[in-house]
Amino acid sequence: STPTSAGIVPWPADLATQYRELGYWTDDLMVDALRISALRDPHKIALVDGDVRLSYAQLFERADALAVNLRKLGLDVDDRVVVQLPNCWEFVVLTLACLRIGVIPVMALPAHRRHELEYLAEHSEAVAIIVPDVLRDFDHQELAEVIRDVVPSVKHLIILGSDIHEGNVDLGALCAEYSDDLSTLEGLQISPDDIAVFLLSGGTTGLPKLIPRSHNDYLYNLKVTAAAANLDAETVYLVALPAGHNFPLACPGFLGTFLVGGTVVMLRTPEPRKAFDAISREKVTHTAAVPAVVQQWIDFEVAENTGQLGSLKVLQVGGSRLVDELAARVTPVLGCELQQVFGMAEGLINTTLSGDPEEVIIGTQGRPVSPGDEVRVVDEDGNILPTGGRGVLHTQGPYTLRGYYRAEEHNKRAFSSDGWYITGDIVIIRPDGNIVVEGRDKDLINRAGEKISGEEVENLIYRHPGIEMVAAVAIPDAKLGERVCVYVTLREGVHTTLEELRDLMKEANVAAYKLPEVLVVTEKMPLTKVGKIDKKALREDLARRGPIAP
Ligand code: J2J
Repeated sequence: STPTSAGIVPWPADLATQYRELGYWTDDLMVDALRISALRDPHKIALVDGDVRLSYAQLFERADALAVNLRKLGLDVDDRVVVQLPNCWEFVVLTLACLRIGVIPVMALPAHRRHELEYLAEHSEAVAIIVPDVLRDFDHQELAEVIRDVVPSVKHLIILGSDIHEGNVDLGALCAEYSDDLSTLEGLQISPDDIAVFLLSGGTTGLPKLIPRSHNDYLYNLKVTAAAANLDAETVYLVALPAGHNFPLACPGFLGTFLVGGTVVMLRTPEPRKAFDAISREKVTHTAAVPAVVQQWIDFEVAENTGQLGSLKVLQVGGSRLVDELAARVTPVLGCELQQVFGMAEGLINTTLSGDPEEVIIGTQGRPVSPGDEVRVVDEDGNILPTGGRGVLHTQGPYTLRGYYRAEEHNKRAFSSDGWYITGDIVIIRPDGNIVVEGRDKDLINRAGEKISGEEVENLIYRHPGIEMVAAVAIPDAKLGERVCVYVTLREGVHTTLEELRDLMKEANVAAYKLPEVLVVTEKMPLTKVGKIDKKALREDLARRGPIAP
C-alpha cells in the first residue's frame, strides 16, 4: 500500500474479481500497453505539434529521458505533481513519463488560478508544480512560486518556456537530454491497481474533487472508447480541447490514439480558423469538441465555405447537451459523422455508434461503451424506475470510481449505499438502451462544458459584507449553453453591481470562467420547506424574466 492508496476507495473484491475474469482489467501498466504501439511501428509519426513531428520511437525516447530526469530530481513512485500545461508535445511526453515512473499527474485546467491550484497542490500533497512560464499574459511561474512558498510539500517547480527563474527546472531540457542510463527506471514497484492519474471533478460542492483513475481502469477506458470511435492505426486525432480533460486525454483522446498506433496532433485552441487549418494540413480523421465549439465550427464553415474538412471522419461531441437542431447540422455542414459522447471524468462514458439510426445519433447521448457498465435511473425517493422513467442516473462499472480522493464526507452523498456513483444527471433510458440527458439534479453550472460549482461561487461572493444571501444558478445561453447568474439580497443601505462582484472574485484569484455574467438583485430569496434557497424557483424566475443582457 502507498500513501495515496490510503485516500482511495477500492472496488469491492467480488467486482474486482469479475472485472479480471471478464478481461476488462488485464493487470498491465498503461505505459506498457502504449509502448506496444511504439514497438510495432517505431518510425510511424506519433505526435505532431506545429513543426515538431515525433515518431513513436522518438516520443518514447523523450518520455524515457524525462522519466530518468524526474527520477534524478528525486521524484518517486506515488508522488503527485500538479500539471497545468497548454496543448503541446511536452504535455504528452510528461504524461507518458509520469505513467512510466508511477508519478501521478493531477490534471489542472489551463484557466485555473491560485484559488484552484493552491488547493490542488495542498490536497494532493504535490511535490512539484509543472506550468508554462507565461501564457496568454499570465505569469504561471510567478504563481507557482507563490504556491511553493505556502504549500510545504512542493519542492520543485518545473517550467515550460524560455524564461526559467533560478532554482526552477527547465522542462524542455529534461525532455531533451537523453540519458541512456535507464537503470533508475527498472524495478519500480508500480501495481496496476495504483493510481495512474488524478482527474478533476466538475465539483458540486466548493472546490473540485480529485478523481483517482487506476492503470487497470483507465487502460480499459482507452480500449473501449477507442473501439467505440472506430480508431485504428490510420487515425489522426486532433487534440483541440484542453488536453488534461478526460475527453481529449482518454476518451479515446491522445492516449487512446497511441494505443491503436495512430497519430496525435496537438493544437492550443479549438478556434475554427486554426482548427480547420490543422485538420486540412494533417489530414485529421477524428477529434472531440464541446457543443459551443461545434456551433462555432458550423458558423465558420457556413460563412467561409472552406472545404477544409475532407479528411474528417468523426466529430465526437460531449461535455454538455448538444441540442437536436445543432446535432442535425453536423453531417450536412461539416461532412463528417457525429458521435455524441455523454461522459464524465468519474468514469462512465456513453456514446452513439457509427451505423446507428439518424434519430439515435441526433436525438440521444448514446449508451454505455462497456458491457460491464451498469446504469439505473432513480426517482426522488430512491426508487429504481422501470425503463423509460425520468430520474437521476446512477452507475457502477469497471472504470467508474468508487470514491473521490480523501473526501470521506462528500463520498457519503456522492455514492449510493451500495457504492454506485450518483451522477446527478437527470436522464431517460429508452427501451433501446440509449440515454437522453434531460437535465440535472446537482448544484452545478455547465458553461460550454466547463463545470462551475454553485456553492463555490456563493462562498466567494459571501466575502462581500453587504451581501445577505446569494445563490448562483445557470442562465440559459445560446452560445455557451449556460452562464453563471447570481441572485443576491442585500443588507440595508447596501448597493452592488455585477462589476463589483466580479472584481471580488477576481481578487480571490479564481478561474475566469467562474465569474458571474448576470446579476439579479432581489428583495427576497425563495426558500424551500427546509429553509434552503430554492434554486428551482430562481430558475423559473429567470425563465419568466426572459432574455437578460449579460
Ligand atoms: C449532456 N451532459 C453532458 C452530454 C457530459 C467525454 C465527454 C464529456 C466529458 C465531461 C468527459 C454530456 N450531454 N453529451 O469526461 O470523457 C455533463 C453531465 C456529466 C458531466 C461530466 C468525457 N457530456 N455532460 O463532460 O467530468 O452533467 O466530463 O455528468 O467534465 O458533464 O463532466 P466532466
